[in-house]
Amino acid sequence: MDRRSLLKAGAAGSVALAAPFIVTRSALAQGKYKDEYRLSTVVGTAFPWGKGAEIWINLVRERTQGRIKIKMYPGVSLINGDQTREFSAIRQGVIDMAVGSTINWSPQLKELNLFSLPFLTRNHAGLDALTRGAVGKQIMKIVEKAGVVPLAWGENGFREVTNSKHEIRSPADMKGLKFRVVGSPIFNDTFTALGANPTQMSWADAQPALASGAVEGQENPLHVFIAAKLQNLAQKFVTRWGYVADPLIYVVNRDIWTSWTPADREIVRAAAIDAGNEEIAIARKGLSGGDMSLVKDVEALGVKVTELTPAELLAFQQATKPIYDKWAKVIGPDLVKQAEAAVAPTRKG
Ligand code: X2X
Repeated sequence: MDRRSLLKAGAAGSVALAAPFIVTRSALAQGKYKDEYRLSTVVGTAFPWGKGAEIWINLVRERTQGRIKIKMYPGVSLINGDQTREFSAIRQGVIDMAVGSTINWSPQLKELNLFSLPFLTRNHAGLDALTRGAVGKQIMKIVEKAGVVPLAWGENGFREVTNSKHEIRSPADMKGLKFRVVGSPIFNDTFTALGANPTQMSWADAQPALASGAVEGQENPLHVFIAAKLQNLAQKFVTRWGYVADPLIYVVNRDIWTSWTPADREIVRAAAIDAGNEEIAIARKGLSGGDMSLVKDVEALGVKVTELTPAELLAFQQATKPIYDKWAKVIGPDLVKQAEAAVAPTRKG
């Protein structure tokens, strides 16, 4: 073949390659529904997060009279457990729908690191001031601009630090301890600033690593501690520092969204909002409104739960301030300022 015919063959090849894409598109024309949609989460229905996804799935099935059927894939199994690839997979259509953590999507959407700024807010009122206010709306716009349709907020919870070795009351107590951290580099920075030895790994890999002692600690909300039975993975010490909130977002792939009738879109949106509100209440159960029974539940497992004095807390805040400042620039100083102003009235003492 000479060069010209090679080029022609190449062009024909690319048309052939494009064809399946066109078929997929037309299959997604408005009103053409899939038999079943695939919804991704990291954890299953033993956790508030997975329950929140299940509530959404059931509401959508009931309210659409079964027109939209959804199957849940916990363990981010559609992408082999690699939770930091979840957002790209939703965008590409490997995943149709998700209830996802802002942490796992922040490698693609740098603004989502906002919620991982250490000690931005330590209470539910502060988190609500963010997600329910102008900051939340802006974050939703950013998700939408990135090509995914965001519908509602949920919540994994405030993340507490745990370990197998000893009580943590100061950054000095973290020195040299090996921690599993989640997928955004801000967590590496934060734990390094505290003198610890962080390793980034997926939730699936974290559990065997804790069991074998390859890592000695981790950070996750107390509901995750209980559902995942972290006391059986050598986690005997919990410090309730509440250093970052971990909101969830209910989303749909854009092509799937446009394939639904406007009426069905509104059903799915309203169901996400209802499910998200119900999920947030579940995530806060035993951790709010004068009912702190979840802390007692963790203690009942033989785990020492430490509360910090304001002075002790301040030491963690000061040690991580350079990381806060560094990441505020990455996230966008205007958005961070807006967030600080939103949480300011909710700061206690
Ligand atoms: O991996 C984690 O620690 C988890 C389950 O909390 C998230 O997906 C952010």
